[in-house]
Amino acid sequence: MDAFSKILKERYLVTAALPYANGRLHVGHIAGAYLPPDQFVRFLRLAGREAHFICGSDENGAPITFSAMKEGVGPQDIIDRYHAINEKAFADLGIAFSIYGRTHCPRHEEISREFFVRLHEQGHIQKKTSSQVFCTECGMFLPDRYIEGTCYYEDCGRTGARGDQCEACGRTIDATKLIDPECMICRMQKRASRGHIEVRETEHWYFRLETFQDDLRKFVDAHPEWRETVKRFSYGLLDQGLRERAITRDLPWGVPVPLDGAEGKVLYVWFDAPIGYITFTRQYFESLGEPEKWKEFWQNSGTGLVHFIGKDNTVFHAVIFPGMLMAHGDYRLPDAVVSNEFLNLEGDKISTSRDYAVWVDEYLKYFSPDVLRYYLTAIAPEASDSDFVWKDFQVRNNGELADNLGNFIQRTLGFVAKYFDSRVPEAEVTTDTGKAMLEEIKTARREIGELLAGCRFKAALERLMRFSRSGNQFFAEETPWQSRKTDMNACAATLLVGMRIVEALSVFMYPFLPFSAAKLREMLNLPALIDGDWHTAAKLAPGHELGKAEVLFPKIEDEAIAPHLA
Ligand code: B3M
Ligand code: ZN
Repeated sequence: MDAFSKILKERYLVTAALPYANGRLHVGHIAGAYLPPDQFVRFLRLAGREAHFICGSDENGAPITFSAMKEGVGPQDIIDRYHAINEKAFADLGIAFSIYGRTHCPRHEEISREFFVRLHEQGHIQKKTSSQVFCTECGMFLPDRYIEGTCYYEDCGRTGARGDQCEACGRTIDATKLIDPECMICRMQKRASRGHIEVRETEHWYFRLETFQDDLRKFVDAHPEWRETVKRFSYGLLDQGLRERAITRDLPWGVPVPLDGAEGKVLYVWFDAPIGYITFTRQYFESLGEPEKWKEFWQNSGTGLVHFIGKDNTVFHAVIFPGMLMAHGDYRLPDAVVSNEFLNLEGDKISTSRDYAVWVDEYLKYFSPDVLRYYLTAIAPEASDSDFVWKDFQVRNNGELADNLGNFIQRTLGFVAKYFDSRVPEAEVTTDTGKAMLEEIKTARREIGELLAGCRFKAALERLMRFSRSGNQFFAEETPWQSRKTDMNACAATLLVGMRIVEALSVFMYPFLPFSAAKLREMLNLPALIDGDWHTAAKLAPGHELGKAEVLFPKIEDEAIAPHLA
């Protein structure tokens, strides 16, 4: 048992939303759904928990086929390219998944079809004929996002409404009622894009989500600790009254529907994608030679199951997927759905289509991963949207990472190298200030840990930086450069406390700044961190020889960010 046992279980499966493999990752993705779970998993392991981190490419569905048509290539080319690009971008940022899988694979098809068949056998899926929009030029039914027209609501009437929603008035749209509808594929392929739209009958299969209305409300009610946005979006859908949801599509790409008479139909991507978490978990444990271990996380609620997402995926993770799991019957429900708000860029919405973003692969050509990890946590959109501002990025790196954290580490190691022959000083800490700092290490360990255990990453980082500032203050007030000349014992005691703080920082900064933490461990000539090290008392014994010190956080000069300023 430890200080976090009230908040944490002993074993976890943590998932991050599966990015569509049809485009590169930008800082909004990282801040939203990928950096937080990486910090959580790193902390869980340091706190001695077993933690597995599951993610992978979402490779089916309309977005993939749309990108393929736009580029005039096949869907397989698109997913092969972006799966590789994204997998590398995550690794380069230190976002260390246990597995980064792919949903367009036979294993996922098999598991998704089994899931669908079970729901069908249990009577949770019914077939219905419905009217859908068909483009005679493309010769296919159009998914909602591929249709654009004029909104038919009296008080709106704006153009640019899509087949599922009108961005202008925010209402849900029935594609078949759009005024003057246009096929987006024809437009993209520069074909005459009007006059080829018809409304035709087609058969689809619907998941009767409404069956689980009461149980799903009870499920959300049981989690008052969830973030406000997650609760708001979940109750928003529940209060409307759950309705059946189409879970098949007329598309040439995806998991074929495993029923007779369903030729040409595939599972709706949002039906198979969340099942991807289960597929990847099974593949991961099979690769470890423990093919049954996945059940300990998906069929046993004694372990922790936490989904990390961006807010636009909330209802799928907090209501619809849990409804699917209830319907199937063999699965447990998640403990938490942790959703971030959106990150903007220089006051404007990040936009993939307008190429208005800080792309991860671009960023990494100029700056270090840890500085981005730091900045995205310091401005994390945990409770409200936030804004990536290049000048702020520079100021925080220089004023916080370099002048606070880096400065304390450098001055302490530099002083020990110069006046104590690079060895941890031998001394007894007798002053009140020295003892108070040793207490502050314990307090910071507990408070940063509790914040991380509660997924409050931004507050945890702020507490870490406050701890580092108190180290700088201690160093300045103890004036070791003077006591060196007058009272070597006092000087040695000051630097012993300083070294204890530096060692503690090498542990506390690891979830946020893994690359710098590893480098600092080398500078301290200490072994790399291992599971459980959050609680490990100081390893630096007096006389311990330090490694070679280097600058952990160089300043970012104006000319380095000039090209990025608007
Ligand atoms: N790919 C949507 C998105 O990328 C979808 C997430 C699936 S998580 C199961 O925002
Ligand atoms: Zn409208």
